[in-house]
Amino acid sequence: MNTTPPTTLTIAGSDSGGSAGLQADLRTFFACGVHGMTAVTAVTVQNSLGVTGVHTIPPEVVAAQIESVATDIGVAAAKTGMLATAEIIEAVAAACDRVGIGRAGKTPFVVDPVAASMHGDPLLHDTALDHYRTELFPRATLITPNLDEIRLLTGFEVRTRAQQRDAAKMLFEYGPQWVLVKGGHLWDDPECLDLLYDGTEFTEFIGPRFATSHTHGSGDTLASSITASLAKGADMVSAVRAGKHFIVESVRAAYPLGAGVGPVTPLWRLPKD
Ligand code: PXL
Repeated sequence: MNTTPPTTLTIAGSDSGGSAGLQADLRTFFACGVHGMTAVTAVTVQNSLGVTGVHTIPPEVVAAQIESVATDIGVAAAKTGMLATAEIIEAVAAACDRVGIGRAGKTPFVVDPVAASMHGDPLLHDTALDHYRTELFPRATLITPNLDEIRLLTGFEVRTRAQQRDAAKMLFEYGPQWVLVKGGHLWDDPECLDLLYDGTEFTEFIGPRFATSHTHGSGDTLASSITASLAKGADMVSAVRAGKHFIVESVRAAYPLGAGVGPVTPLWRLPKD
């Protein structure tokens, strides 16, 4: 009998173009050697040029997916991606509490506060931002906002590495155990600094900035690879270090797709033929 790999769950939306969302999460889980499961929150109509439609899943169906897999299969670590509405966020928070996902339970919980696609298409109702702050951040083991999401969540515009530290402190006040302030959107910085904070110590993860515009799904891929490491039992600093390596190589391997923006990819992990 083969042994069961660590089990991971993404609570996220579908990208029909296969670049971001749960498609990026599942292929990252696979490439990281863990079993991937999904609680689908929304179906986006999307290609490399942008999102032209969003159909949300009823909140009770999102919750039922989480409870179904958690009670039978078990979840070693979970993450969130696109959650779309305040009602879905409420249902996710309640379902996670019931099955022990999040700080109050045993299961590490990575919250990637997805608010918009990289084309600027909204993936979250405006009224739902407050629900991230009040419902999900206090339950999160780790939150992984980018600088645009930080501006929406705190009103604070990060323009320097020093301000990444200020933002991490502000976000920590919302109650997550760890904050990762991603510096990919600090466009003037010749490198990408991701800053991890636990309320006491900062740990810096610095990587190259690539010239490519094909970075669709990069946030999802980073959060998923961190989730996979946590599922394998890694401590947070090791998980983020592994995630940073994983996303750097996945951006290096990014390819063009359609007439617009292409995806980052874990294909570099596979044999060439
Ligand atoms: O990368 C964030 C993201 C998450 N989920 C879905 C998306 C995107 C970005 O396009 O489409 C479904």
